[in-house]
Amino acid sequence: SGKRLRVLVDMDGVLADFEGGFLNKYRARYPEEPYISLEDRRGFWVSAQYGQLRSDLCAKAISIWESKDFFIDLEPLPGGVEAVKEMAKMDDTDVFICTSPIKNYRHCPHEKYAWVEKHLGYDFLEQVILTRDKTLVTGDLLIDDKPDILGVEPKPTWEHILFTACHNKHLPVSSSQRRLLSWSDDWRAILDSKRQ
Ligand code: UMP
Repeated sequence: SGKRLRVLVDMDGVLADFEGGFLNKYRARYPEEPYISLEDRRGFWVSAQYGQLRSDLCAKAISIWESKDFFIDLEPLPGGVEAVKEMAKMDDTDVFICTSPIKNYRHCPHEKYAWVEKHLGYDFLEQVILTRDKTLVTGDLLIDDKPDILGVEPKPTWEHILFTACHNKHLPVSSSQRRLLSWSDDWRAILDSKRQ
């Protein structure tokens, strides 16, 4: 029998519907302003694409996720909560939620914990890792929708599995990068591939 498997699961865009929640609240708050449909989203940074649309829309986009109740109100993405709960029950498997808070800390870190308690339960708060540098966290797998996960550690221990999202689905997957298309995709096989 080998060692335990450690899986790091991102929150925004993987467990919580950041893009859908953003678009709904942006359109409600700025009904007269142009917006980018999820079909037209390109690039990880929502603020950058809105800034390209019109320079003042960058700050308007940021105002949405800096607002109270933005993060707690995010809907779970289909199958994510169920998958994480199942993973956590598997033999020899440790699951952590690894998420980067925004630097405006008024609401975000609090609401990220509250979201985990609401959807995964109080005991799952033990599994939360808030960090702006995921390369410092050791693990076997990191399931994340951000294409480039960089930090001070040049050789992170985890293999990054790119979780498909509206902003990354058109990117060619480099030969070395594996994808999880959704939580309906075979995440169990990806975990098994890393077991000793
Ligand atoms: N975020 C921004 N700007 C954007 C898009 C997202 O600051 O244009 C924030 C939301 C999340 C964080 O708090 O970045 C991304 O965290 P991870 O999904 O990488 O954990």
